[in-house]
Amino acid sequence: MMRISMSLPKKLLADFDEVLKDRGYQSRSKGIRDALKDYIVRYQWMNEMEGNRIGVITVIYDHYYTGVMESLAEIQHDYRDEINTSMHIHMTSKYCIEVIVVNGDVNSIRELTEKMMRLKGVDHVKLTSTANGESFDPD
Ligand code: NI
Repeated sequence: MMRISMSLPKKLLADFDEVLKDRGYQSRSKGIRDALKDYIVRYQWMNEMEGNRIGVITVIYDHYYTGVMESLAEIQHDYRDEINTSMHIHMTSKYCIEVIVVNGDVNSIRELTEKMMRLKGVDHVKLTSTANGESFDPD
């Protein structure tokens, strides 16, 4: 561990402390460490998406839309090597959420995400991922 001191605008620190309180953090240092890691992961996500990634794709769709469930199933079968598991939640009488856990080459994962994104009847698709394998270092 290294010790650093830093200056922050009062409002920023107050807002940050509020978030930590809401999330039940006991320690501001832990909160700052987690925020920094999150910042780095986002940076890597934006700039270094290559190789093997592990992640989650969230899909929200209207299950009444003709053919959308079949198309989603067909696409996911095509990418079964990249899909570890999925979960279906009946969100409202109209909308479903599918949470798909993916692990594999980022180009395939991106393709899978974009194919589902393009479907009519699909309202929202979000991919979050992080490096897997040897480049993952939680400390
Ligand atoms: Ni459903």
